Amino acid sequence: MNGPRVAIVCGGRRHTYDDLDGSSRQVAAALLAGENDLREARIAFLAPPGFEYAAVQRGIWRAGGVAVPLATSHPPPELEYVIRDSAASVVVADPASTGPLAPIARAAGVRFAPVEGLLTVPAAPPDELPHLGPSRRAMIVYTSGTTARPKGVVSTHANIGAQVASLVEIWEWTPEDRLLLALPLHHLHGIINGLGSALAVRATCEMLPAFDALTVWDRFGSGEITVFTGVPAMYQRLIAAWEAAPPAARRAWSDGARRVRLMMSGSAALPLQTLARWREITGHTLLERYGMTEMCMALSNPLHGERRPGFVGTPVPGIEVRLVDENGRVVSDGTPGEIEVRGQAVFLEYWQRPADTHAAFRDGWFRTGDVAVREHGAYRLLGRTSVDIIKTGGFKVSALEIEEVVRTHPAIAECAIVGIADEQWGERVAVAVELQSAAALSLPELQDWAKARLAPYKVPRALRVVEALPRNAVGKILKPDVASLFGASDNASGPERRDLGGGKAQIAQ
Ligand code: MCA
Ligand code: AMP
Repeated sequence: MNGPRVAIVCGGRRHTYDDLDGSSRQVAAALLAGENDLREARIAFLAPPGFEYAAVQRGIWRAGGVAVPLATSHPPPELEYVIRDSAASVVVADPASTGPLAPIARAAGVRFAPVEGLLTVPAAPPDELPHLGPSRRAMIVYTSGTTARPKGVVSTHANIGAQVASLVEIWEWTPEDRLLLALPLHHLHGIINGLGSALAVRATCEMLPAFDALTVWDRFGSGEITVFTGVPAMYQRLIAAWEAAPPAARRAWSDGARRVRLMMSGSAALPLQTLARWREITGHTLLERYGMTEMCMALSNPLHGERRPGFVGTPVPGIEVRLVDENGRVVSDGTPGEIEVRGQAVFLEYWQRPADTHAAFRDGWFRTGDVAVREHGAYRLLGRTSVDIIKTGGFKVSALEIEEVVRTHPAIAECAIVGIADEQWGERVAVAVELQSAAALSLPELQDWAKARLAPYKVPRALRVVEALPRNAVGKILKPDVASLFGASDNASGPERRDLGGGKAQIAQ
């Protein structure tokens, strides 16, 4: 039975679970347009965090479609890539995104559907909404990796159900919870750990259109929030805002924050300094956990009990975790190994990339590319097996993908992208370039050019122009040597950072 319980609060408006049910039915009817099942058609949609986002996501699922969330921060070429790669049959957009999206949809020959049309124009309700078997595809989230272009991670309804059920259990979500959600909604941290978990238990999800430290503090100060989850870069900004505030505000904010029952950090390594400072300010030892788009959460510190600084805890329910050496042999405690996972939460496939999907699994175990060690029963992350994956602001970006774009700059002959340790962002994207003869290039020039082509977090933040990139005897670019071109002025890493970036992590042979 749907009651008057509030599902979503956004922009000063409250939307009940009845509203969500009615609007998602309306969206489903409009998308179905007289058919009885979308049969896993991909529906790409772009809406800022808010009620419309949730209604469209649910409406797609109720109509039997596959939800493909687009990123509000992405420039047109990135949006177009996702729309084309997913072979979307409909592109849904909120009014603010119609400008960039309508021409892309037109050029790709895809139906364009403004959100307000889906929500308001009466559509004949289908006699019956389709039956959603658990093995049906539900969502494609694009993730950067060791391939040049982002891959679509396909999750089924069963995968999503298992992910949500596991988090509801370990973090003890209840209908009385009120989540403050300040994460983007094109990644699982926001989609599953945030929105999906809150809605699964009929709790209230308060959504901010974008992260803003003062607004978050103000909401903590209200004493109404019970759950918050963010990336380390957000906690760093919150700490900076608290330190800049007058004493009365600090007191009110800290008092409110103490009343939050659960505060979590993830998506990137939480620096020990940040953990300690946050504890001083709020009394909370942040609950750090480890996950990935391909399975959502895999490891978590406990809700009750000791949260060990620098550790990401133990496997979440429904996920098996093992550490293996380069030959796939399980390593013993204390020996670093690559994390492999299996379980119902693990994704189905990379969209239309059977070879990549095949390569990502070993005997049914998903190979994460992250390296960890198990000590006294808990896991500690050490780094990644690939130097070409960079984590910046909690976003995973591929050096290969950025190189492919940057290489098309008219002044650039060759380039190499690396991640350099950074106190604020975890890692920052840096580029070393060989220029075309007689060409010149400054960082601001490169950034202006790149912003039109790449998401803001992929735009290089440091530049070195070199005569020749460091290479080995067979001409391969040596990424560690490239990283060392960037000195202290580019690298703001403090001494206490848990540095998971930069070099390749070693695992047992
Ligand atoms: C933005 N800026 C940056 C970066 N991002 N500079 C360097 N590196 C970056 N990565 C610059 C902008 O260009 C701008 O500079 C200034 O910082 C402020 O930009 P703004 O857009 O305001 O930044 P922001 O939007 O406030 O971004 C900070 C953020 C964001 C809110 C912490 O990074 C964020 O939302 N991160 C969350 C990522 C996430 O959800 N990851 C989940 C994926 P200028 O003013 O000079 O232009 S991982 C996942 O889902 C798995 C399952 C998991 O484990 O969780
Ligand atoms: P994504 O593919 O965007 O979902 O990013 C997943 C990656 O984020 C993982 O493979 C890890 O490298 C990283 N990650 C997630 N949680 C943590 C954490 N608590 N500490 C360090 N890295 C993390």
